[in-house]
Amino acid sequence: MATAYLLVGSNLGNRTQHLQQAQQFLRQAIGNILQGSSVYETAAWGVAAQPAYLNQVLVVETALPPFELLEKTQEIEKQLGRIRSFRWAARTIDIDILFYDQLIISTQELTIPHSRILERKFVLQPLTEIAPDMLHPVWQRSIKNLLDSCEDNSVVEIFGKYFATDNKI
Ligand code: A4P
Ligand code: MG
Repeated sequence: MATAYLLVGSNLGNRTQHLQQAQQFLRQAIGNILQGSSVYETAAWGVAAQPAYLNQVLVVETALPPFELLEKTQEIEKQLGRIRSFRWAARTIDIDILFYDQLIISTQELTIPHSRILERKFVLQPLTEIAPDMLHPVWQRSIKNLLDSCEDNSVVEIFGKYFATDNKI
């Protein structure tokens, strides 16, 4: 079994419902959800004039190898009605693989750890809530340390703490 850290995000339609549905699909297709951060409301990063996102980090226990995990997360995005238009376009749901154990993969189709973690407070803030001392396998620095030196100063605020996970009902 591997432990994967996923970032889910939505900035279109009923955002909370999309996050909840994503959790259900992830449980069915990928494995138990061991832990979840609070849900954060975050200013859209990378493109101006887009609605704010809800983002949450989920820790999932999975028997799937990394490329199959990617395939499944992309299927879930499709099932939840994601239409790919342009890069960083608003979306009903986005699921990014942040970490997969301490694995390092660098291909065009899949890069783990996710290549933009260091520049994004909307990733580092929820990650710090649940895994402050975890080491980034490439940089060998803790998540908390990466957040402290992150220069992103966009708005990232707690939105709600209502997500039950498999171990914490
Ligand atoms: N891919 C490579 N590595 C990974 C990985 N670790 N996890 C490839 C997931 N996918 C990975 O992604 C493009 C391709 O990346 C995939 O086909 C996969 O093979 P995509 O989801 O089709 O396109 P995208 O999401 O529009 O582009 P990209 O570059 O992945 O963007 P990000 O990094 O996902 O960022 N602002 C806030 N506040 N919150 C957000 O959640 N998200 C984005 C999207 C932009 N701004 C945001 C947020
Ligand atoms: Mg993506």
